[in-house]
Parts: sequence; C-alpha cells; structure tokens
Amino acid sequence: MPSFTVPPVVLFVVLHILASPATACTEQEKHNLLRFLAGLSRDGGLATSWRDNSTNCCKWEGVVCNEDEAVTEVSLGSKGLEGCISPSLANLTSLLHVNLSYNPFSGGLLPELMSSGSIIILDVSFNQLNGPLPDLPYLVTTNRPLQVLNISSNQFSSKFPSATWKVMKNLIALNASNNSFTGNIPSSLCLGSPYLVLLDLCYNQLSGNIPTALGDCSKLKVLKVGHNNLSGTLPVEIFHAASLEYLSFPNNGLQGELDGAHIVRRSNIRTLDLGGNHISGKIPESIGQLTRLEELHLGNNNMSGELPSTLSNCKNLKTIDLKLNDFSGDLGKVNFATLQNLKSLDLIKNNLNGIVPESIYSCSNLTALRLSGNHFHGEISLRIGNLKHLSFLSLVRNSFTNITKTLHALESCRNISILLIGRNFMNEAMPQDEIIDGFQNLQFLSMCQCSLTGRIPAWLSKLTSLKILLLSNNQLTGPMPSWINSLNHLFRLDVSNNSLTGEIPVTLMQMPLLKSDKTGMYLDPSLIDLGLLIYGVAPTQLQYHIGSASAKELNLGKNNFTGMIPREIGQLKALLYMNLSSNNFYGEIPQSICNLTNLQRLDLSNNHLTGAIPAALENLHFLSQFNISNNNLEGPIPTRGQLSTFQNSSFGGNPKLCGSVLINHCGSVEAAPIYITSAKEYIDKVIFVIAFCVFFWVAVLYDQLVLFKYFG
Ligand SMILES: *[C@@H]1O[C@H](CO)[C@@H](O)[C@H](O)[C@H]1NC(C)=O
Ligand SMILES: *[C@@H]1O[C@H](CO)[C@@H](O)[C@H](O)[C@H]1NC(C)=O
Ligand SMILES: *[C@@H]1O[C@H](CO)[C@@H](O)[C@H](O)[C@H]1NC(C)=O
Ligand SMILES: *[C@@H]1O[C@H](CO)[C@@H](O)[C@H](O)[C@H]1NC(C)=O
Ligand SMILES: *[C@@H]1O[C@H](CO)[C@@H](O)[C@H](O)[C@H]1NC(C)=O
Ligand SMILES: *[C@@H]1O[C@H](CO)[C@@H](O)[C@H](O)[C@H]1NC(C)=O
Ligand SMILES: *[C@@H]1O[C@H](CO)[C@@H](O)[C@H](O)[C@H]1NC(C)=O
Ligand SMILES: *[C@@H]1O[C@H](CO)[C@@H](O)[C@H](O)[C@H]1NC(C)=O
Ligand SMILES: *[C@@H]1O[C@H](CO)[C@@H](O)[C@H](O)[C@H]1NC(C)=O
Ligand SMILES: *[C@@H]1O[C@H](CO)[C@@H](O)[C@H](O)[C@H]1NC(C)=O
Ligand SMILES: *[C@@H]1O[C@H](CO)[C@@H](O)[C@H](O)[C@H]1NC(C)=O
Ligand SMILES: CC(=O)N[C@H]1CO[C@H](CO)[C@@H](O)[C@@H]1O
Repeated sequence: MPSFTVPPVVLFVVLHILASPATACTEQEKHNLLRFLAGLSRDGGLATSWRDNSTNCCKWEGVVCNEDEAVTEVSLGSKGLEGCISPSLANLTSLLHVNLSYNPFSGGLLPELMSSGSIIILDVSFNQLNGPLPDLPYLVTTNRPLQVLNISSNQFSSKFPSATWKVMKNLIALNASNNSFTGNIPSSLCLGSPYLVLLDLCYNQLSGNIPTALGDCSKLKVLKVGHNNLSGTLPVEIFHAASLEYLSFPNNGLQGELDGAHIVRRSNIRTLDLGGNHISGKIPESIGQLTRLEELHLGNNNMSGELPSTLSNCKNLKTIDLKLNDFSGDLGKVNFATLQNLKSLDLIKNNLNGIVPESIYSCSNLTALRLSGNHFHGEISLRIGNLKHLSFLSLVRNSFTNITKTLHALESCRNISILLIGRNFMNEAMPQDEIIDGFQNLQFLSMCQCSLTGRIPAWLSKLTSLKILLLSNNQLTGPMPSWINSLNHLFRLDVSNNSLTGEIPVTLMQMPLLKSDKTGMYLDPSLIDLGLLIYGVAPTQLQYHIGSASAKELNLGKNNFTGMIPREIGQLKALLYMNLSSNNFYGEIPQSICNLTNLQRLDLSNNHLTGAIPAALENLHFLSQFNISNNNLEGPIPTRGQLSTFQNSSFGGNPKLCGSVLINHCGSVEAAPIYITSAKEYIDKVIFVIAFCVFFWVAVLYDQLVLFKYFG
C-alpha cells in the first residue's frame, strides 16, 4: 500500500487556505442576509449558526454563492423560521433560488420577491403566508425571470391575481394549490406565460367557467384545478393545449358531456380526472385512441350508457374509476385481457349487468376490484385465483350465486385483505367445515344479508388475521362457537339477526382486543389506498371513516341466545357498542357492565331481564344510545349521569320500573345511591366526547349512506 507523510507546516498552510479563501461575500450581501435574519421572530438557531461559523456569509448554513462569492441560493426549508419574509432578499442581486418551504413564516409575500430581477425559483410552500398575492404590473413593466413559483399550502386568500402573469413570460411551474383563493382562473394566463408546463390550483375556492384560452397553453402538461367551485362545461378548446398529459378537475360543479371528437386530439393524456362533477352522457368511443391513458376517473357523476368496447385499447390503464354513475349494459363488452396494467377497477353503484367477464381474471396485477351495487349475476370463476395481488374485493349487492365456489376460488388469492360479499347468494348454505382454506391475510370479512343457512363454520377459526367479521341478517343456527377467542385480532363482531341459540360462551368474554385498549386494531395502513377506494373520500377524512368502521363492537342482537348475561362481560372494557337485544336473556343485568366505561351504545331491550337497573350505569359517561325496554326490570330509574337524559322509549315495556320519564312515577322513595365522579375526569371525558362526536358524525353519516347501503 503506498503511503506518504505530509509535513505539518504544509498541512497547516493548506488548512489555512481552505479556511479563509481569498475572497468573501460583500458587506452589502451580508447586510441583506442579516436584514432577512432580523425579520425573524424565531430563527431556530440560525442566528447562532451564522454568527459562529464564519464572517464569510457564503459559508453560512443554507447559503450558496457562485465563484464570484455572490449569493445565488438561500435554502432554508424546514428550519422552524417564524416571522416575515424580508424583502431584503430581493436586494441580493445574484440570487437565483429561494427555498423557504416548510416553515411557519407568516405575513404576505412581498412584490419585491416575486418581481425580483434575478430569482428564478421561489418556493415558499407549506408556510402560513396570508393576505392577497400581489398583482404586479402596477409595479413592474418588464418581464421577470421567475420560472418556478410554489406558494401552495399557505393561507393566501382574496382574488387570484390575473395581471401578475402578464410579466411572467418565463414562468414554467405555478403551484398555488391548497390556499383560499377566490375569483376565476385567469383567462390570459398563457398569453403572459407561454412556457407554462405545470399549473396547480387545486383546493381553493375558484369559481366561474374554465377559460377557453387555456387551450393556448401549448406547453402545458399538468393542469390541476380540482376541489374548487368551477361551473359550466369542460371547454373543447382545452384539448388544443398540445402537450397536455394530466387533466384534472375533480370535485367541481362541471356539467355537460365529454366531447369525443376533441378529446382524441390529446393522445398524450395519461390522467383524466373529472370525478365528482355533474357530467352526463356516455364515455365516447374515441376514448380508445387515448392509448397512453393510465388513470381514468369519472366517478361520482351522472354518466350513463354502455361502456365502450374501445376502452380495451387503452392498454396502459392502471385505474378505472367509474363509481356512482348510471352506466348500464353488459360489462362483457369490454375485453379486459388487454389491460395488463390494471390495478384497480371501481364500478360501485351503477346499473351494469351480465356475468363478470372472464377477461378480468387475466388482469394479473389487479389489486382492488369493486363491483358492488350493480346487477351482476352468475358464479365467480375459479380463475379469480389467478389474481395474486388482489387485496380488496367487493361483490356486495348483486345477484351472484354459489358462495361455496366463490370462497374456494378466492382461496388462492393469498393477498386478499378485505372481502365483502354480502347481499348475494340468497338462501344458500353457509359452506361448512374443512373445505375452505387460505385467507391468511384476510382482515375484514362481510357476508351480511345473504339469508345463508347452517352454522357459524369452523373454517372461520383459521382466519387469524381477521379484525372485522360481519355475518348479520342471515339464517344461521346453532351456538356461538367457543373458538371465537382464537381470533386474536377481532375487534368487531356482528352476528345480529340470525337464529343463533345457546348461551354466550365464556370464551367470547376473552377476546383479546375487546378486553384492552391495545393499539394496532385498525385496518392495516397499507390498505389506506384501498380504503380510499372503499370510502371514496379525501385522505384527510379517511382516518375518521376508518375510525368509525373500526369501532369496537359486539352485536348479538335479534337471535335466540339464552341464559344469564355473564358477569365476565365486564372484562370487555374496550367495547364502544354492545347489542344483546331481542334474545332470550334472563336474570339480572350484571353489575360488572358498569365497568364498560367506553360504551357509547348499549341495547339490552326485548329480553327477559329482571331486577333493578344497576345504579352505577350512571358512570357510563359516553352513553349516547341506551335501550332496556321490554324486559321485566323493576325499581327506580337512576336519575343521575347519562341515564337521566334518555326518554321513555329507552325504558318502556317494564311494568315494574318507575321514574320521571315513565307513566309510573316512583313517589318519594327514590333511593338510588349517589355516585360521585371526580370533576376533572368528568371534564376530560366531556371534552373528549365533544371532539369525538364532531368527527364521528361526519364518519357515521357516510357509513350510513355508502358503507351500509353497499356493503350490507
Ligand atoms: C425546497 O426544499 C424542499 C425540501 O425542504 C424540497 O422538497 C423542494 O423540492 C425544494 N423546492 C424546490 C423548488 O426545489
Ligand atoms: C434594497 O436596496 C435599496 C438600494 O440599493 C435600498 O434603498 C433598500 O432599502 C434595500 N431594501 C432592503 C429591504 O434592504
Ligand atoms: C414546489 O413546486 C415546485 C414545482 O412544481 C417543486 O419543484 C417543488 O418540489 C415544490 N416544493 C415542495 C416543498 O414540494
Ligand atoms: C402542489 O403542491 C402540493 C403541496 O402543497 C402538492 O401536494 C402537489 O402535488 C403539487 N402539485 C404538483 C402538480 O406538483
Ligand atoms: C394543505 O395545507 C395544510 C396546512 O398547510 C397541510 O397540513 C396539508 O397537508 C395540505 N394539504 C395538501 C393536500 O397538500
Ligand atoms: C359555488 O358557486 C355557486 C354558484 O355557481 C354558489 O351558489 C355557491 O355559493 C358557491 N359555493 C362556494 C362554497 O363558494
Ligand atoms: C342526469 O342525466 C340525465 C340524462 O342522462 C338527465 O335527465 C338528468 O337531469 C341528469 N341529472 C342531473 C342531476 O344532472
Ligand atoms: C405488474 O406490475 C409490475 C409493477 O408493479 C410490473 O412490473 C409488471 O409488468 C406488471 N405486470 C403486468 C402483467 O403488466
Ligand atoms: C357450486 O359450484 C360447484 C363447483 O363448480 C358445483 O360443484 C356445485 O354444484 C355448485 N353448487 C350450486 C348450488 O350450484
Ligand atoms: C327461539 O327458541 C324458542 C325455544 O327456545 C323457539 O320456540 C323459537 O322458535 C326460536 N326462535 C327462533 C327465531 O329460532
Ligand atoms: C370492575 O373492574 C375492577 C378492576 O378491573 C374490578 O376490581 C371490579 O371488581 C369490577 N367490578 C365489577 C362490578 O365487576
Ligand atoms: C455548516 C457549519 O459549519 N455549521 C456549524 C455552524 O455552527 C454551529 C454552532 O453554532 C455548528 O453546530 C454547525 O455545525
């Protein structure tokens, strides 16, 4: 190995030269940077770092200079900088790049910066800048060098400027999404900025029509103006924009039909997203000419007619989202075999019919398939087992037959996590033991409203990843199996409205996730994308939807269960909903039920329960639904806590019960013991309840509307 030594003197000289270069930044440049620093009310240690390191400002953190030691770049993203962005930056005459993203800067964006004679990239995204964006031409008349302006995710309000862009001849990318801009999309945008490639105005409050002049944007590739309040039609002129690849206007108020003749002029289109508007009419045949199309989102509109067979020419399609429309006819018209890149196909709630075309089973990359809420019939082919990536499948609300064959076919789909097949297979027999295998990754199984006969099958005990099991509204008989606690991850079990008999097995009181507040009960985060599909909502709202779909629940209502309610029920401390109504339970309501302090809904109505209402039920501060009507309970209704808020209907049909909400008053001997909860604990809980309810209602509403309707 070659080696040599460096004389210490030489080393010293080299180091010295490195440490103090011949030139340094000018005092003027330094002054301007220090002015910027002075504008900060919190600097995240920047002042210390700049002071300590060097007198040459070119060596300062976040500062880059050119060979002439002039500042060319200020990159101070995610530094916790608070305060105003000083206009002194604009006095750095060689400054090209400014990146101040992900800070909590507030105040306005001063015109000096946007109209700087040197800055070409200005990124102030993810700050808290507010006020109007300056309209420039009143200040400058010559073209500005700015190429990239990212002001997204701030709090800018007021009218979106229209004149500014007339002096932005060099502008290539403009991202103003996620603010509160009002007014129209500027019609002359590309007259001033002919090189515009990217325009993102999503998540604002823009209104009015889409200007036809956007068609003049010959370089425009990405156009995103979703989640605004635009109206009118999608102008055909927009397809004059020769470079368009990404056209996206979801969640506005657009109307009219898709113009087949014009749409094909833009054969480079990869993404077409017009979901969540009022678009009507058919998908034009000519769509088949968009051979580069990868994403097609037309969901949640008013479209109808058959799907064009030409869709199968769009060989690059990854996502087809046509949910919540009125499409009809035989899905078999489309040959899916050519769509080898297809990952998700969402057809929920349309009027499609026929059998599931065999060609779908050759889309080997298919991950999510939602056919619910249509008029499909026939059997699911064994070939569905080819779909090795299939993770989400919903067949709910169709007329499929042969559940045994369906489950056998799906055994080979090793990745399946969510399987919703309710409202099909009417009156068939629940496939019984030993014959079903696989489903190691299944987390959510719903087989509701099928009128299935037979017992709760033992093969379910092998589905050890199961978190949610819904079997309501069938004709299942026999007992609740004692293996139920072997489903370690189960937190939601609904077997209501069947004909199940026998006593509640003690093992049901040992379900691990119902006993503890252990985390990790929610659906796998990797299913979030699929969750988007399930719920059809923005990711920001998704957590709430998942939250409510994931409420810990035990529902045994409307069966023929008998015996006493076991005292051990008090162990299921994590439960939010418990329904034991309309069975043959007798004996007293166990005191231990008062230990279920998270309960929000408790229904014990229509049984043969006797004795007094446990006074400690008052301690269930979250109870919002409570029903013990139609039993043989006696004595006074506790008058404190949540119980006092429920009406007659919660208690009726118990002749020996008395209380102020009943005809039967108790007289003067109301003897319920007083229970005192610590005030702090109570206030904490009240605050939690209020916060919870606000989010919860959004979620529950959606679940009622969509989840329940289509997933049974
Ligand atoms: C600004 O910096 C962030 C990281 O802090 C980076 O993600 C972003 O791409 C940068 N902006 C530009 C325009 O380069
Ligand atoms: C920028 O420079 C000009 C003159 O060169 C000066 O008048 C002005 O005050 C400076 N602005 C800031 C904010 O430093
Ligand atoms: C802001 O937008 C520009 C242009 O699209 C982009 O290069 C940059 O990465 C964005 N900044 C952040 C923080 O995402
Ligand atoms: C615009 O910025 C937002 C973040 O504020 C980002 O999510 C979005 O992807 C950006 N748009 C484009 C087209 O890059
Ligand atoms: C919108 O901005 C807020 C706050 O700046 C941020 O938390 C959120 O992630 C942004 N949303 C998108 C879609 O970029
Ligand atoms: C959206 O625009 C319509 C008129 O087109 C108007 O009535 C409505 O108030 C606007 N909504 C919002 C949120 O701005
Ligand atoms: C939906 O489209 C049909 C024609 O296909 C039309 O009669 C109806 O008025 C439209 N509904 C809405 C809400 O736009
Ligand atoms: C499936 O997707 C992978 C990437 O996720 C890709 O490499 C592969 O080519 C696709 N398969 C087919 C049949 O297109
Ligand atoms: C269901 O399919 C299987 C396998 O193809 C077949 O043997 C069985 O007869 C079918 N059952 C019904 C009820 O059609
Ligand atoms: C419930 O069980 C009783 C006998 O205990 C029986 O008479 C009744 O028919 C059963 N009801 C149902 C719905 O199975
Ligand atoms: C409630 O739970 C506590 C501790 O978990 C236990 O000591 C107590 O006996 C339970 N109360 C009833 C009535 O079961
Ligand atoms: C880039 C650089 O040299 N940063 C240093 C500046 O000074 C602080 C102490 O104030 C050091 O921690 C940094 O490493």
